[in-house]
Parts: sequence; structure tokens; C-alpha cells
Amino acid sequence: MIVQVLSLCLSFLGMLQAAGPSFKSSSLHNNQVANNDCPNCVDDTPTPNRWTMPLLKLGEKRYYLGIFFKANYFRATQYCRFHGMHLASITSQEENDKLEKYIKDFGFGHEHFWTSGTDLAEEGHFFWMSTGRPITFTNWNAGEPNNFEYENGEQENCMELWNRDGKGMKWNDSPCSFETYFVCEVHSS
Ligand SMILES: [Ca+2]
Ligand SMILES: [Ca+2]
Repeated sequence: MIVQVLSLCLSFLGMLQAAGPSFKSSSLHNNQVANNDCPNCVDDTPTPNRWTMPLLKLGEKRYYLGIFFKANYFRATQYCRFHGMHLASITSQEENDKLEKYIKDFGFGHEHFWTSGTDLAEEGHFFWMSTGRPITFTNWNAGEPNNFEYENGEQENCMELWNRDGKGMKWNDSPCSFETYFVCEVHSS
């Protein structure tokens, strides 16, 4: 019995030795630089990115919904840029309608969403921060933009989507410090 167990152990060790070198060499090959001075670091050489985000496809444009945390206009901008995107622009009724349907289908039709629209540079002149282009197609809620001024003196200079009247997700200028969800966009070309 003891001989049999020893025999099994030896053959198992033999398998480990046989498998060892190939495992080690590929591991070293991938992490050779990082392992020298930082054993726990991951290799920072470019590798294919297999991480994907759920995106609404619209021609060359893709929309991403930021629905996992609320952020002010600037932090939302930063989040989008960090992931290679911009806060959204909406340049046609078709884009507006499909984005609205996408948001409603997610069950977020009652929420507010930042776009990249802003008149921070010049009061009353809105443009898309994502593209630098002036706004041509418009979809404001009635009476908007109204540049409402709050008690702390902040005015409304950032554009959000908001179904204010139950008539769909139309546009509203809102204080940029307001924390809410947001829409990022990325162009596939
Ligand atoms: Ca304003
Ligand atoms: Ca407003």
C-alpha cells in the first residue's frame, strides 16, 4: 500500500515538473518587466481590450447610459472622457427619439440625464461641448432654457434631458452642480 501511494506521489510530481517549465516561461514572458521590480504589478503593455460597454448604436454614433451613479456635469464629463467617450450631443429628431426610447426601455424615463450641451462660455448661446458645434436641432421643454437663478447665485448653464411635463424627454438648462445620470457618446469611425 505504502509503495503504491509513494508511486502515485512520484508520478504526480513528475507531471508537475513536466508542466512547470511551459507555465513559467509564458508567465515570465507576459510579465517579465513588471516582475523585476513589482511582483504583484500587472503588465502594462498594450493588449486587446476585451472589456465592452452596452451601447446604443446609431449609425456611426454610440450612446452609453451612465445609470450607476449620479454626478455633476463636470464629473460626468470626466467619466465619459476616462472611458474614451464624451458627454452626448443630440443633432436630430431621430437621435433624440431613439435615445429617449433607449432610456425608457431601461426604466429610467423619469430621471434626468446630462448631455454635453452648455452655455457656460456665453450666456444664452448653447453648444455641444462634445463636438464644439453650436446647437442646431433643438428639443427644449416649454419655457426653456430659462437660466433660472438659485438662492446661492448659481444659474442654469448645463443641458439635461428631462421628461418634465410627461411629454417625453425634452431639454432643460439646469445648474451644472446638479448631480444626476448622464449620457456619453462615442463615434465608431
Ligand atoms: Ca445659462
Ligand atoms: Ca431651466
